[in-house]
Amino acid sequence: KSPNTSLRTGTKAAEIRQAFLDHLTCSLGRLPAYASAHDHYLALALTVRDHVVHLGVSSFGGKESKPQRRVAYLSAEFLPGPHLANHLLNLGLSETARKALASLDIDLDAVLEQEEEPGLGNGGLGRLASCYLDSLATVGVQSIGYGIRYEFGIFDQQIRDGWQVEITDKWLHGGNPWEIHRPGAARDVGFGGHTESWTDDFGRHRVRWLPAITVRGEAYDTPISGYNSDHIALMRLWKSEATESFDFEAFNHGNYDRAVEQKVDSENLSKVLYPNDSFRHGKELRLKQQFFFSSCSLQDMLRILEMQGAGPENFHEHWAVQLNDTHPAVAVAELMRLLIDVHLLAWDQAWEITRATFSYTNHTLLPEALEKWPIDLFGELLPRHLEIILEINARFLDEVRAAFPGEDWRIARLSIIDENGPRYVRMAHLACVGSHTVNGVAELHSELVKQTVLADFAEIWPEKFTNVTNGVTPRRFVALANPGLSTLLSKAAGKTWPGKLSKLSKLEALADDAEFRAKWRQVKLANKSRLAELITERTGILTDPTSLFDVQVKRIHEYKRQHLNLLHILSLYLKIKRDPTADIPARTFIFGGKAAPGYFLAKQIIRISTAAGELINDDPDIAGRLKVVFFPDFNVRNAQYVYPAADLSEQISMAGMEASGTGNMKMSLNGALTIGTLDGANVEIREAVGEENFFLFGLTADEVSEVEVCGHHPRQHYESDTELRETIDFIASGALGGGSGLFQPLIANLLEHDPYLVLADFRAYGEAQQRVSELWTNPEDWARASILNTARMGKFSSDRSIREYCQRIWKVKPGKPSE
Ligand code: 26Q
Repeated sequence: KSPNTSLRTGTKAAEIRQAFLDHLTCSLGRLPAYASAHDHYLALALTVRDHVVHLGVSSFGGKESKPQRRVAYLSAEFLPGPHLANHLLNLGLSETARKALASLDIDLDAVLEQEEEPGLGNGGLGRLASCYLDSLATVGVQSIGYGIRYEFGIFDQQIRDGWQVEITDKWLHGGNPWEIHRPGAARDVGFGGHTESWTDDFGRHRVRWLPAITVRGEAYDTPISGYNSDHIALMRLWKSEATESFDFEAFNHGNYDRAVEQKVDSENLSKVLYPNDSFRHGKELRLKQQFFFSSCSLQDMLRILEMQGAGPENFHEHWAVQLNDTHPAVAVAELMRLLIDVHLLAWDQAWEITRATFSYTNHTLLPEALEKWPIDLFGELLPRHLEIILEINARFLDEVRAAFPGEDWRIARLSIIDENGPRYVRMAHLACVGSHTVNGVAELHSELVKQTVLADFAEIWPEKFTNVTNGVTPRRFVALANPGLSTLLSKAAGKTWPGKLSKLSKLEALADDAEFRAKWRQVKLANKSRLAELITERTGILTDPTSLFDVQVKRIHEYKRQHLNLLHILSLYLKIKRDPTADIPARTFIFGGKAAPGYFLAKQIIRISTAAGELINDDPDIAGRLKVVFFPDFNVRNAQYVYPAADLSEQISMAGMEASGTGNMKMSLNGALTIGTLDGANVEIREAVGEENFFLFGLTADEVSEVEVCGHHPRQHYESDTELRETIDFIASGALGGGSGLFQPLIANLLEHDPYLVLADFRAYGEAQQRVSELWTNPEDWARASILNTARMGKFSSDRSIREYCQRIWKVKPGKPSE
């Protein structure tokens, strides 16, 4: 029976009010009269935390007769966004809390503003992990998301003189009311040293690892609530610390520097998130981070197993472990080591357990993002793991030789070790060999995984490969972000849509209802006005909420082709300059996203978008018909303002490059129409919403590969397309300010290499944009298409994705039956 905590978990406004005041005085030591807005936030957070933690002890505490298989989602990144408003929504307490605070003359929205979001990820992959924890809690699966408690997450972005400037993210400075430190769960992790053989009592050959250094992982738990659910998921993040014995000897001998150095080194492990998506730097600290959190997490699972009275031979029955990309792939070798060296299981049994435990999600085909580690670096840091990997590899390749005699070419291609030149450990190969299932994140992507990076594996193990198309949580990205739309949706489709998103199909009939369309447009306009105010506050730029809001928000990367968008904008600008009567409906182009600090061309792309704004926004000839905004510091909180205000969603990556995309889903769900290529989940979104409600353009993935094989000549497009040539010449002329040399590197890149076929797709993109403008001039038709987008997006709830993982990959049964 759960403890009686009604004093802390009452759900009436008066009870919330009392709990809030108690926390203010007893937990924070503040008299209400002297409390700051931040104190109010902490007190409300602690009040809500009590409710969530109470659910947590009830859902994890029970000693069931047969424990359910649990899911461990191993991810180097999580991007949960602000917690407080989300918990209130999930618990059904938003309005009660608003009332309770109002009775104390406190405004809930001002309190919510105080929260710092944990930016413990780069973008799509980290946000997906958080959507999945939300859905795991919602559908009722016992689960833990394991990761790293970075002290500094992704940098905050400022724009100064049009350039990105990175500011350290100090998310922990105001204190973090959501986490619970669990000293009892701390685990030690070794690095370096050597291995030695020994013989056990039965005369069997054994190996043990004697690390040179030991680091302690301290566990910090953050509860993740589910929508209308009595389950919570746990996000358990590891912080590295020095072990207390960190070099006492040096200390005692007066060698303080050395003693302190080790402490600093240990703490550095979880100090900072690598701000790089889609690019691997073979940095040793990164591998240390990966092993650190993988090892702590597996040791934690073994500890829990033991508490349940089960042994290591039952590991796979108790745990399904998902590898979120290859970042935790070293866990395959670590589980083997724990089973054979520490728990003394035989190799074959350990290998069966390991393969029955892991499954692996691939998120990228970009060659420069595929993780591989120089074998020497790997062996110095993890000597035992290298031995184990070489043994896994030798046994695997023997099987391949037996099955395909005389086909030696297979061996080199399948090997976990890349031996073409300096030797590397290929982490995707390790993850694939060590898992029972491998999945991509959208149908097209999963096909490409089988045809490209893992083609040789798909040939020998076709049944290992599957697809689970990504999804997003409709709670945060519709219910919270878009309250106006939510009210409409509840009236039109019933109140259950946030937990049963396919109910949105009930909207279809209303697309033809003029009165409903008018309400729909009113909601969108209000969202755009709210964003317009925010834009003015943050950038000083004035925008017109009645103009078409054309939005491209995502990490800045050449493959995502923000510069294709910019070329189109500048071509429109030149058109109006040439012919002021040109028929071009008013548009506001909104960009947002961070560039990796060392990615020069991405930073140039940001600069060119701010330069375009400087040129266009106040030009009297343009007279406000075009505006260009770079919205600084795109993060989860800001995203919640941007998505609901989008009329047009830009999903214009070169086909075959964007594994899935998830912003595409968030915007379409909020009623934006998409202009996009046949890439990632765009393909499925277009199928779902109907091709007449989607602006398709550009080369297909097959056409792209053909161009890549046959070679291409970007200059030919430049020479044959007058509009394109004039636009590029205009940029090269220095008309955007900063002298004619400023954007030379970007221009030269496009004309000489154009690796992502921007110039090849320029014309088709312009024509698709022309179709956008035409539909926009008919607001009723636009509104109809917008409603149909939302109505038909039910498939893209992360609840659906999670149910697929449960059924097809993890073999666990959700507590809540499906819709
Ligand atoms: C690797 C090595 C060293 C340092 C950093 C990294 C690293 C870090 C993050 C590599 C990649 C990432 C992130 C990748 C990512 O976000 N991929 C996106 O995943 C989304 C969820 O599946 C997809 O929707 C996007 O299409 C995909 O780009």
